[in-house]
Amino acid sequence: MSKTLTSESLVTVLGAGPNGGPSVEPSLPAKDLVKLYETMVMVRLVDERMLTLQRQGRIGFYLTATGEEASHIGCSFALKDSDWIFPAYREPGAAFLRGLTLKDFVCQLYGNTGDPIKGRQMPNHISSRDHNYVSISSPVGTQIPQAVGASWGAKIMGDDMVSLVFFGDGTSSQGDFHVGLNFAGVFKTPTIFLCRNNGYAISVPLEKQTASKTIVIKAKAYGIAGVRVDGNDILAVYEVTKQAAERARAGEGPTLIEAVTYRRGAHSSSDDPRKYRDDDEVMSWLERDPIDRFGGFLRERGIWDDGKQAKLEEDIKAEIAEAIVYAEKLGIPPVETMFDDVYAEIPPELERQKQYHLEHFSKSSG
Ligand SMILES: Cc1ncc(C[n+]2csc(CCOP(=O)(O)OP(=O)(O)O)c2C)c(N)n1
Repeated sequence: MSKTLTSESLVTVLGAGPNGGPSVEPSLPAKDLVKLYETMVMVRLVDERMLTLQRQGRIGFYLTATGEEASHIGCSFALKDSDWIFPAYREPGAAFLRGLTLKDFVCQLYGNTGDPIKGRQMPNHISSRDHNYVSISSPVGTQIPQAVGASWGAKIMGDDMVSLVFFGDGTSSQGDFHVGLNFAGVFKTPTIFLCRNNGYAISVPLEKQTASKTIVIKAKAYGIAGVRVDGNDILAVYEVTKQAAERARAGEGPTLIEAVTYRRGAHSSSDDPRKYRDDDEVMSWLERDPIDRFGGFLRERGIWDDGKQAKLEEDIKAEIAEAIVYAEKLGIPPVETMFDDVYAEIPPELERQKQYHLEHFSKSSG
């Protein structure tokens, strides 16, 4: 793609975006296109199954990425594995792309002994040091200055690292968003800010969140590049992020990407969106489903067909079932493990607390 994509108009490749926009040819080979598609389908099927598990009372909480698969998978694919990702909580595909296993993902939802983060976080808040997928913190927006700081550090040290930080439209109302963008602009940090504009922050619609016409317009105020992209068009998201990463590595500083998409499901398993939005609105976004659009494109190009689709779904469902069986056999981490990983050598006071807990728990369980 030759054209430099930094604009407030909506960038789209697959062409069926709500507001139209420039059409660009994807620069990826067929095997990569298939990998992107398979990851999108995996996220969709994982979400469906995990939400059912929550409804069955087998896990406590779940957040889906349904309808937003393109916006997070497309941009993650444009980075190197050595780049750091600072996720919000709706981007599991970014971790799967980097090789996070379904078993690790499911064990984290159960908070069991197989959980890579030892049951210390809410479900859906997985992190993985091996995959440069940084800890998710529940207070929204904290990840933004962290991503800026990490990429600033990398720049000072002459490291080639770019950081990609995800957040929703509601999070653009947090002070952390403004602090992060301002700092990144001043110090020209290699940071990509990826706002998944999915229309809602729990029950609050975008128009009650900001008086600006768009999110991307805020990039202007901070003197950084901004691109508004059709977030349900995975190839468009990939292309704009690739260009943002190239700019960042060339020392040209940060980019704010507004990926326009829609949160098809509830905010979380604790929310009922029928209380604050119409079914008609949800239905209108079904036509723009990112998986159907990309699948249609692959079929048109002769890269995908019904047989491949059936096999893919069968394989993913089997892998999910296996991960659940594995996770449900494991127990919760022993209480004393909460004292691990804090100090190289446990200080006397903490040791005393550990012994107290051990005594208390063995008494209450006996
Ligand atoms: C600082 C802070 N305030 C409020 C909350 C409660 N909360 C959790 S998610 C959320 C909505 C965030 O919306 P958005 O940034 O648009 O992301 P989305 O959930 O749509 O992906 C809110 C208000 C929180 N976690 N942290």
